[in-house]
Amino acid sequence: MSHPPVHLMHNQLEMPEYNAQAFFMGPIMLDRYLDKAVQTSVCSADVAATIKALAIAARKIAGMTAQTGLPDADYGALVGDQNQDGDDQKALDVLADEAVYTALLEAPVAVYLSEEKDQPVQMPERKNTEAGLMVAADPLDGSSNISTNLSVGTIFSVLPAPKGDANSDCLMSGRAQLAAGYFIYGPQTCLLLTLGAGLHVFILDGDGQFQQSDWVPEIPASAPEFALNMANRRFWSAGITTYVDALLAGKDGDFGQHYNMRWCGSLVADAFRIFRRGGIFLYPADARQGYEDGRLRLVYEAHPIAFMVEQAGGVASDGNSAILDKVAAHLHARTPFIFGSKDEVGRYLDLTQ
Ligand code: FDP
Repeated sequence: MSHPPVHLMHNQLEMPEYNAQAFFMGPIMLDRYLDKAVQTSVCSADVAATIKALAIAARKIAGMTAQTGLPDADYGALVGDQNQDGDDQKALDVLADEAVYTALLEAPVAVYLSEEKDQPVQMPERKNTEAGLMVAADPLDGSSNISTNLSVGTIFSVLPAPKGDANSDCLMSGRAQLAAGYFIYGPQTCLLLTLGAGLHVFILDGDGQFQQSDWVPEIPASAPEFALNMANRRFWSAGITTYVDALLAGKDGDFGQHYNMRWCGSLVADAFRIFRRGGIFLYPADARQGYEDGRLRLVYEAHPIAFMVEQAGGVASDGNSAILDKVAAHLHARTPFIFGSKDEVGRYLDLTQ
């Protein structure tokens, strides 16, 4: 299957002066895209301001992941040696968390849920006296891949702020998301963003601007490619083994075609490929201790990616229910996560339910 290259719409130098009529005819920077989304009631001004703040954090994180030098054995864990106080410099994922938190101080966000923090973080009152929003984020997803120079990313959800106590009221259905997306730090730094009106892509250019790409992801209904950690086979249920055996059987199997396999082991990279050319991603539950609900976290990973997947025409399921219909039992709850092309996920459900 061939695809158009991901490229910027226009050179930034050719950008016309902003006016509402010309907005969708010229090259579109993220800020202007968001301003237009507010004008056309696609999202609120608060949601737009929050995504702009997240983009500031992402620029910093892109710089941190790119500029720290060649990896050594513990590069994924520590950056440099000790600081002047004798403390170890922090792991990149902690630095990424700090970058997100600092950026959100300037946004109308009351509560920050971070994969790096045990509890909800109540934002101090600054611009946030009337803050109506909550952000959930995995500041540096795929961080075990840093030392091998593979793509990592910042995944986020924008939600309404909890009405009462943040600790008890922060767990919401995935359908409550007002916006979701992720920044991926790879050969290109990109933002994949949904405001609930399709999925759109922005690429960080050399001037530090996120410019809209002319690629609008639409996941094809079927594509013969699967992403799964095959090393866990001996821990799967019989249904999952039957399904994977049917994939591996190729033309002779139930699905009558050869399937290719890809596994980056970095959710943002594997999801990017599915947005690009379809297929199916699976991280099911298995029999290992601690994997009874799979590996991926509902609030920080599955909810935002499921929102993006549905907006791109795909399906996201835990094997029984739509991911977006689920409410986490606790902040760091995990979920089996299966998503991608509609027909591929359908085949999985047919054989496992
Ligand atoms: P990581 O631990 O590197 O942060 O979020 C967890 C995650 O990566 C996903 O990005 C990735 O899909 C998954 O773990 C990989 O898990 P396995 O190592 O079990 O394959």
